[in-house]
Amino acid sequence: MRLEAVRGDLTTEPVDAIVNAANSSLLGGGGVDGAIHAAAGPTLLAECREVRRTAYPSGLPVGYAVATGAGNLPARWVIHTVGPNWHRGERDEAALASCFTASLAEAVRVGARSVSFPAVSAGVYGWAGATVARVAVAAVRGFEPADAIDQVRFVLFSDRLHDEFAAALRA
Ligand code: AR6
Repeated sequence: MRLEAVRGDLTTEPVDAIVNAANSSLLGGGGVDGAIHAAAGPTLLAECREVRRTAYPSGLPVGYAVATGAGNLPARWVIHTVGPNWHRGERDEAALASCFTASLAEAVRVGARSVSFPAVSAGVYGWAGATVARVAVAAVRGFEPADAIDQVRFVLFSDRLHDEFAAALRA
């Protein structure tokens, strides 16, 4: 498994799957979630509604992940995960790590071999970027079966976050 951190926009990633930093409702929001839904078009929301109706009627729990199609995006799948919200007192690093491992498990389940992640919980949900970087890199490095995934990219929206992920990858 190759890992890298790049400065960029998740919605243009030419990988098998991109991960969405969603909320439990799966019905959209701001940040990267809003950008993904805007770029993917209405079929993404329709698929999310179907996931809610069938698999997760009371919402996707924190630390879980679920895949849908990707609408008009270059990626083939969107894997939706819900990060812990620091502002609500959700400060368990294991829950954040679970977002990354559950997303990779979901990638393996659908057959995605290249996956791009945002800095889950580092925006609206208020976690420090350096903490997210450390937890994310450790979780991805510890993922099994590692040989089921070829490439993981952390796609960061700011220079600061990019530097924090690059430092975590060097550690
Ligand atoms: N590509 C890559 N990263 C992006 C993009 C993009 N196009 N747009 C924003 N980011 P956030 P959270 C970065 O707030 O903290 C939503 O409303 C952003 O700069 O998107 O997990 C959901 O619906 C930040 O570094 O996710 C939830 O309600 C990172 O993505 C809530 O926000 C994550 O920030 C989830 O909050």
